[in-house]
Amino acid sequence: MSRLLSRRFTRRLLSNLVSAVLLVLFSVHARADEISIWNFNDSDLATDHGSGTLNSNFNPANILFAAGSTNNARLGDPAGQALSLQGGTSNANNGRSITINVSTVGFANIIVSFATQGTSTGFNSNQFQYSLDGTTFIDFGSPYAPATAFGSVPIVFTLSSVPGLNDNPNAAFRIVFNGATSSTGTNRIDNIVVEGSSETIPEPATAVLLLTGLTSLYGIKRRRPGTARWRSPI
Ligand SMILES: [Ca+2]
Ligand SMILES: [Ca+2]
Repeated sequence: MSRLLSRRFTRRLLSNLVSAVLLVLFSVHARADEISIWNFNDSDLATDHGSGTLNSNFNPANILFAAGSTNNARLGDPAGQALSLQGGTSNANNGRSITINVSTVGFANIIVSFATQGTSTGFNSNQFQYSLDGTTFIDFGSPYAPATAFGSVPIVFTLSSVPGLNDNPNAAFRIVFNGATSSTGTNRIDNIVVEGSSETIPEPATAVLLLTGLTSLYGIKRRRPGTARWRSPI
């Protein structure tokens, strides 16, 4: 009777251990962490969560702040204010940009997202770019045109196809604005989020070794004296 109970206990223990390993393997792939967030609620370009910088070569007179949104807000941030960029005199800001520098050291599968809206004479052809060295910028995706209201769906650029952005101290992102047709035409931007997977993902070989070790231990436990055949734990 006690041997039967011991066998059942061992089987349950090994089953739980295998389940725990599988849970860990799946969970490390599912989680993403914010690296840096700009909510513009304090009406400046300084980051509001995490570390990173945001700069612009717009005419400073055309870098304003106006009512924001909870679209893409994180960590309970209220709508507050949003960045509001104007076309400027003679639409001088067409072709100008905002640039974000964020170290992604310790992170992979980088995603950049934000909420935006634009007026009818504001920028309507905006190109997202990334940089691996902070100097050379590369177009990513097609130019986007903001909707007329923030709505509830953010603009999202998933950069997992650019492994050079993983674990990169010089990672940078840029939006180049174009298409404004009046000096007071605007785009508002709120809740810029740079995020990535922060966990160390186990190598597949490591996972296989771990599972093999567990099942082997159980096989040894169940092997009877004089019996060479390995018995499945399942
Ligand atoms: Ca805001
Ligand atoms: Ca700020």
